[in-house]
Amino acid sequence: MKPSLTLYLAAPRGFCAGVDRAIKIVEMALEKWGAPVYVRHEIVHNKYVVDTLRDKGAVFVEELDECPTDRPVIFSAHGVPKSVPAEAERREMIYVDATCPLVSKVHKEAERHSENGHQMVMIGHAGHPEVLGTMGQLPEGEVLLVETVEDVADITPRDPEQLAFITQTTLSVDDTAAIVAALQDRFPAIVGPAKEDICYATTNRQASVKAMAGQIDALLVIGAPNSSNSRRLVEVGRAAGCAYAQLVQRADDIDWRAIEGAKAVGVTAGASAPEVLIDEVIVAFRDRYDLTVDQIETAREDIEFKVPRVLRETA
Ligand code: 2E6
Ligand code: F3S
Repeated sequence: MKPSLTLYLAAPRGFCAGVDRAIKIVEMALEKWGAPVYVRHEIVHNKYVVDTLRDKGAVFVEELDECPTDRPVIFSAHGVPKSVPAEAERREMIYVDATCPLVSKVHKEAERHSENGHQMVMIGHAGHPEVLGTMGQLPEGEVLLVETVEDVADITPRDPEQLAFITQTTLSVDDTAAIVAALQDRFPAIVGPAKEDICYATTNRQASVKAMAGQIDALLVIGAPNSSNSRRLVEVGRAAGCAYAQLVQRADDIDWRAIEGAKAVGVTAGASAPEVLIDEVIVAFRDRYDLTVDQIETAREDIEFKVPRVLRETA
């Protein structure tokens, strides 16, 4: 006899509108121009998605100089520094920008503040492609990066009266609130968005993890190790009281011994994880348990982003 277990699926989970659009852009570019189409950086941080697109003819590279000039190139959903499209233009390449519109919005905010004479503080994770892209909207030295509350004490702005802040879109809502409070405390004149620039998908996925945390013995987050929003879901789960919260790329990664004895397990997925991987996890649980599947829904999402016109025209 199999032990009984309830699997609680978080909703919303998985693909957001920006990821959906970015993947469509690669697929439509392959239809329009044929293979190979080059993609600068993983289009979204998910191995399954990248492998599937590679099978269809996408070639993933890290830098533009790895692309030939006679093939189209797509910039990933995380955004690129201004120097990248500028270089593509200089090399007379065809390029399509798959930057999520909510990341582009932050790019514009940074430019607007800078035009108004404000030096920028960005809250985000050093080295993450979105952070490199957003900081790269302005000349070097114009954006000061803070990763933690402690970092706030260490920055030396040119003029504390002329400061503005922006954030990465995939941060922990609670950790970011504490950093914003520390910035406002040290620099009372700092200006910025009403709260932060964390996107709806990140916010909603964190809220659904918090809502299920009290009912589960363990949490599995389907997502990649380089996916910021997915990693934040693990942290949110732990902070909300889940003794065991683990990131898994797919069913094979599940450590079954670690969840032995659990009666209720929560499953969610980062914004770049496709639903097939969630289905795969459910099947793996069904193989081992007498399973009940339930959903904990805390929001509904109906946001869609249009693909760029150059691809809509062919479609
Ligand atoms: C672009 C911007 C934000 O690591 P991160 O969470 O940023 O990226 P992905 O690809 O895991 O998630 C989607 C995404 C794209 N989020
Ligand atoms: Fe965009 Fe947020 Fe998704 S910034 S790509 S909607 S995780």
